[in-house]
Amino acid sequence: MASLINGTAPSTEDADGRPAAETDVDVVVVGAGFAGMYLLHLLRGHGFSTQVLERGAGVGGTWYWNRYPGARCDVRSIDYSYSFDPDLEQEWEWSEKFATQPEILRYANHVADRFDLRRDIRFETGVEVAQWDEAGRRWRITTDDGTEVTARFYIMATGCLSSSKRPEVDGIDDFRGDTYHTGHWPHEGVDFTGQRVAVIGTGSSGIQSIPLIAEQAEHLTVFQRTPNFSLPSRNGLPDPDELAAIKADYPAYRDLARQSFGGAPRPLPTKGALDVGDDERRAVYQSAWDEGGLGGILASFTDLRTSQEANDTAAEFIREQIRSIVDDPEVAEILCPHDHPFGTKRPCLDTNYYATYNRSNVDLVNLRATPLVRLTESGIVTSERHYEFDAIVFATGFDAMTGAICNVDIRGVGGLELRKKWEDGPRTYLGLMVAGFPNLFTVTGPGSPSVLSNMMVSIEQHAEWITGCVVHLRGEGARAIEATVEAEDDWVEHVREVGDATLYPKANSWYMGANVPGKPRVFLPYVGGVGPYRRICDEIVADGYRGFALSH
Ligand code: N01
Repeated sequence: MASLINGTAPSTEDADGRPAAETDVDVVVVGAGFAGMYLLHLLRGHGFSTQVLERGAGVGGTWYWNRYPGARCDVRSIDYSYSFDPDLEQEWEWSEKFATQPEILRYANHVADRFDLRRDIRFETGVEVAQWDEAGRRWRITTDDGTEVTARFYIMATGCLSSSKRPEVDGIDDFRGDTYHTGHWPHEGVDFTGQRVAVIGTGSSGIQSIPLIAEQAEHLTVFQRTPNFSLPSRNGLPDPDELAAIKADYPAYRDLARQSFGGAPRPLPTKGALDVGDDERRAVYQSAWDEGGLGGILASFTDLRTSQEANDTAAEFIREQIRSIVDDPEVAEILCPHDHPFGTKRPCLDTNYYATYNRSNVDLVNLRATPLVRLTESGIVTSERHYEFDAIVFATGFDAMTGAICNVDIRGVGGLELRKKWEDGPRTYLGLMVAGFPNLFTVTGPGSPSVLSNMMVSIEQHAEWITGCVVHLRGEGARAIEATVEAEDDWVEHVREVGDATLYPKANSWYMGANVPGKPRVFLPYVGGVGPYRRICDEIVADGYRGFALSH
């Protein structure tokens, strides 16, 4: 792709058939997940020479890495799919309501083929340093193979949950059996047949994998620190009539998603949980539980995110379901969450999770009562006893939202380190740009709806906004854009204020950075809603990129 900014040469291949490293391009994008892929497609379409740097050997981002048993999307596939190409959305058929990781990865590869993306992606290439060159008004990006690429624009499309973390526990490397992290699952799969297996962690990854590991392993022991609310997916075949109706007018359906609160079309509730009688409230929860899916209960009343008393009614309804599914009342009680309001930690979506504890080959260890002490050569020690295992699965999550960005040593104007700037919590304007870091964009960054939304909708919105921005700069003959400190301060305050009006800050969640020791306690995403956020972004553009400074 010849650059319309620099006049660089078209991309070519090296001796191994990999794209040869262009050393100077208009745009470097880090990450070939759904965000990086769409950005590449858009930017190339506008004539920008673009190079995507991807540490994996293939496209797909989170769906490339998270291959644990049971991994599947907790947003319906009809919603969790690209909307930018009418032919693509018509031709692709999802085989289940909630697609599995292999199917979503097939979709990512299909998109890469269909739009010929791979020729501008350098796989197995990590980024270590990115430094703003003030004189040249360009980013200098150093990769882990020692090459340097320069680019006018630098986009971190590194995902919100891509920097995995192991548990902080003594002796973690002492264990002689096999260890796995759900976020880095072996590509060839794992056969647990005949093994004694431990799973540490009961977030979404643990809750999806536990039922399948239990079916295969000789014995499974689950180590739970904090119980989570999990809702049944009621997965199955997509409803053909519904699918046909959506496909008959996909643009209208997509538009509803873009204007919605969470990025999927769903009617907004009109009543508070405390405004209705017990019977009506219960019927609403029961119907959402029976229907399955994540959005139902949380979106059933207006006040579940803001009123503890209202939230308690939903939380108690779910605890009742857990008690009715799990045969052993003591085990059921350990599985009942009491320490955070429903929805303030990301609820999980499962198939047979709670029923798995009725199996004779599954045990649950309550780490609140008997804390983890250390790993040994042969197993795990809690304050109560030593457990022996053949394999241990860490389902212990991620350094969310800021981890992957801060893994790169990013330095802006005057050598300002992003890690230092974000020491007390991330500061962004719209979750898109950072004052002091011209021409650096973050996709679904902290301060945007991102993880509180259907990521596909938020990714497309950010990719389109960023592309629109660089097209605008080219039209203006501007070489750089930067968020002003004032606009950033106001946005950070707005994000905090909106977050504080909800129950979210009450939970020790990864939304709050609470799962990473030493991470500042800040509510990371923007809870104002996908539709309202999009309108704010659009108004800022219409107002001449209000809050941004352009320079020539
Ligand atoms: O990670 P998590 P995850 N000792 O952080 C426990 C998305 N996702 O990978 O709560 C003992 O939620 C920790 O305990 P606690 C989704 O957005 C989506 O499961 O900190 N336990 C917790 O139980 C999700 O929210 C899908 O007390 C320790 C667990 O490990 C996000 O990714 C599927 C520990 C970590 O849970 C992250 O989910 C999968 C320790 N030292 C994931 N450290 C979809 O369906 C941690 N834990 C799309």
